[in-house]
Amino acid sequence: MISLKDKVVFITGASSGIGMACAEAFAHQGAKLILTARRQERLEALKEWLQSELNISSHIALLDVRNQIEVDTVVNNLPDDFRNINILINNAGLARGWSTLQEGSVSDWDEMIDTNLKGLLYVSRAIIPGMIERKDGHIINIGSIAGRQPYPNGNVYCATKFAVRALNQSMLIDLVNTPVRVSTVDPGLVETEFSKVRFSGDVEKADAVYANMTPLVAEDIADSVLFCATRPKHVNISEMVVLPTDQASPYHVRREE
Ligand code: NDP
Ligand code: 8X3
Repeated sequence: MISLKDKVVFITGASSGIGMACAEAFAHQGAKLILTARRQERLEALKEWLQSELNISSHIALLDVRNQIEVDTVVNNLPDDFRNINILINNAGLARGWSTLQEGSVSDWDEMIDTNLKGLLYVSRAIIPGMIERKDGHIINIGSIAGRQPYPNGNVYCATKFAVRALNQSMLIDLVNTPVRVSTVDPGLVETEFSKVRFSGDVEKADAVYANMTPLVAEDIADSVLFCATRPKHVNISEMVVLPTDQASPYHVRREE
């Protein structure tokens, strides 16, 4: 197991769910965190908490990953002691809407493609060259089982996560002549704000996704990300699928009667 003490970890989507849980898990290992997302108050509260509870210093940056100029500006203006990024957690992402393709909303599609696919590309493009130069780095993408098997009404969200898996494989190939590692962690059902976002704040619909079963929690995925990051240098966990025990596939979920 390698130590994460003083490693610089850049997290997208650190204001909620899996990204926030990763921040906490990596902070417990002594990592230095760059926390990014669009919601400033959440990032500030997290930074304060990490400092007061764990004595961990972090840098926060407001970032909409859909904006390539903003991405480059954030990456190129990091404080000196956060400049050499060791680990990138490409986590920011969302599902928006629930309908067949023929009835889909083009603006929902754009939001998902711009965030989950183009955003991940912009951030990776900005950070990977420095990792290659320093001969050290690890990119951990948060994919999904939706990127392995499409499900009804998931069309474009699933397509973006299929794309994340394709990019994970491409990054592996493109970086094989470097020491930079590439992993994807692909969760099944995790109870976060994900479904509230998907159903635009409809709590009843969101709660129904996790009804009468035990979903994963964000900390379970943070634990898996941490596992990938702490393997010895010659070991790369290229893909990890993490499901609740109550789930076998997007179609098979055990629910209590
Ligand atoms: P949450 O909704 O709880 O968190 C999503 C995070 O992404 C938030 O911090 C949000 O921050 C950030 N985000 C969204 N859009 C943008 C943007 N344009 N720019 C920057 N940050 C953005 O959901 P999860 O924690 O569950 O989701 C995290 C990842 O996990 C996503 O990629 C999702 O697809 C994936 N996933 C989730 C599963 C689940 O069941 N929950 C299962 C499989 C994968 P803010 O709004 O402040 O910008
Ligand atoms: C999120 C998991 O099954 O709701 O990617 O699509 S699922």
